[in-house]
Amino acid sequence: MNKNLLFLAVVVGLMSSAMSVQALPILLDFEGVGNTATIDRFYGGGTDSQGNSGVNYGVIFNGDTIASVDADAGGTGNFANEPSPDTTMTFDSGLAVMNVAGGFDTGIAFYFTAFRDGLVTVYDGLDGSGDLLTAVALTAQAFDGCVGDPDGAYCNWTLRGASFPGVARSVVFSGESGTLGFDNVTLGSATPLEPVPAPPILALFVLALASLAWARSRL
Ligand SMILES: [Ca+2]
Ligand SMILES: [Ca+2]
Repeated sequence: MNKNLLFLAVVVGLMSSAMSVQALPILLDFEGVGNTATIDRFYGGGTDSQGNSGVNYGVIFNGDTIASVDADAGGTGNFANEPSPDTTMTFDSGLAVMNVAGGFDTGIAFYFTAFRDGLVTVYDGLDGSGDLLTAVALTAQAFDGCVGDPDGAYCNWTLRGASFPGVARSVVFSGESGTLGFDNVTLGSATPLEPVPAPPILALFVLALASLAWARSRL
């Protein structure tokens, strides 16, 4: 292959990878969304209502879907033990709608905390239209005396996952306003993707292992 053809092949390869749909599954941990911000296009190539932006997964939330940062981390959230500190998702009307125009298949998984019962439904059309693909009922469970980091009434988080046929394009989170929280929403799998540990935590882990090795060598 001559140099021009090789160059062309590399350019086409780069373009196709940049244009390809984000590989599934994906994880929405809501870290980086502003406290009380509406999430909007934070994961959709734009920003939340406070100007923050995340990875563009083509996921857009409606205006009633807000982020909440743990009060222990400087926000206003009344929760503890959240699956990925310190930010979670909630809504301040009767429901939150998440649109994924590019679609996702296989399944969905998420953690929730709830003072009142709720419901998560997945549809093959946008904005909760089209066919219902799956429904996950959520049982109230928050205030039972559990403790956390160091404060927060919403301290129980439960993992739920569901498989479904076809291609989903919207998810509706519903229940009484302000009584439900969500975190680590995985799209494209009924089992959750776990967040990659942050480098400082990895460094601490390596340091701990090194310390252990040193201590063992001293015995
Ligand atoms: Ca807390
Ligand atoms: Ca989180």
